[in-house]
Amino acid sequence: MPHQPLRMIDANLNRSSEGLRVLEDVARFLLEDAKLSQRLRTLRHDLARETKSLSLGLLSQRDSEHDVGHPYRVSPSEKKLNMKTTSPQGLLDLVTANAKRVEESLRVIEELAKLPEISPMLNSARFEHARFNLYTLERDLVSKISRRDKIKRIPGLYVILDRQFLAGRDELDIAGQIIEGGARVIQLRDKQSNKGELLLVAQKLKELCSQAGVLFIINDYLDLAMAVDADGLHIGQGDLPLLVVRRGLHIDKIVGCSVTTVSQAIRGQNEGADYIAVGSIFPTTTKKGTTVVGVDILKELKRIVSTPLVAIGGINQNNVGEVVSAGADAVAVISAILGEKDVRGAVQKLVAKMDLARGECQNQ
Ligand code: TZP
Ligand code: MG
Repeated sequence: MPHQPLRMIDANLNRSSEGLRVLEDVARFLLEDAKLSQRLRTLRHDLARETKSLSLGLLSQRDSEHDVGHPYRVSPSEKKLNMKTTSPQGLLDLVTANAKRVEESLRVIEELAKLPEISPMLNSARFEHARFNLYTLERDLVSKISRRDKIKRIPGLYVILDRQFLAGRDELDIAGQIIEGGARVIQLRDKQSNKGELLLVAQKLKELCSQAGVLFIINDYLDLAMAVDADGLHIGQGDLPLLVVRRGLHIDKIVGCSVTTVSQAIRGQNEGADYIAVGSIFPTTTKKGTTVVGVDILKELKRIVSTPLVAIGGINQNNVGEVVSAGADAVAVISAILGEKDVRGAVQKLVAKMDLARGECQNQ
């Protein structure tokens, strides 16, 4: 007769290490996130170390053939029902299901380790600690996956709806033209209006962008981004730090960060920026006191950072090709679009030039 608690521990250790391996491989191969996959690997190794001395004893109690829950003892109709309720619909489901599996099995081991005959061999608190560690990892994985879906939508034209530049023109009308022209991202920027006024504008823009599948980003203001449930927030070097805004935003929101140097870009990436905006690439009169960094920084950053690169500052129809060829994934503009009478036409032309330059890069 096998020792039932040891048999349960054996089954739950297998369950937890297999689930952890799924999560680790998702982090490593699908998300390509070295930090997350390292954290998961460390947890898996810690658990293996914790139970190493027990491994022979556990194997001796293994009796898979007589397990009443063994797959070949489950009836076909029951299997079908299980498939319907448990088959993952996508990466989020897969991660959640496996995280739950590991959390549950750690809880079982934690409880069994409190039994008088098991407690000398296993430390219950270690499994409790691992379970809490996994709760955080699950949140970080879900956050990464949901942000990744937004990050994929960044490459292309990123138009900054600067209300001071609009000088009273209707934001919704202009945003509609920007969307129709084919921009991928709209950012609301306003350095002067009060937040009450801005809130009403932001709410309408958010709705318009959501319907069109265009990302809607708020510049500077964390509270406004939270209030309108924007897709993300854009911050500069003088704004609230990335780690602070991340804590305020929902886990599926993206944060972009403006930089003028390589070291700022590396810091931004290390702190978890979802994209890096670099500039001013060329001289511009739209923003006072900018540093002109030139296109070559894009080539350098392309080799160093893995987040999408958004080039900004003085970019127009004449130089956009050069910027894309240098490595920009997206191009952020104000005057090249808002300064034109035919906003829709200007967006279409700029998008076409970006596509052309991208096509030429791929052919090289
Ligand atoms: N940040 C760096 S340059 C710049 C900002 C907001 C202004 C971009 O405007 P324009 O008209 O596209 O040069
Ligand atoms: Mg700012």
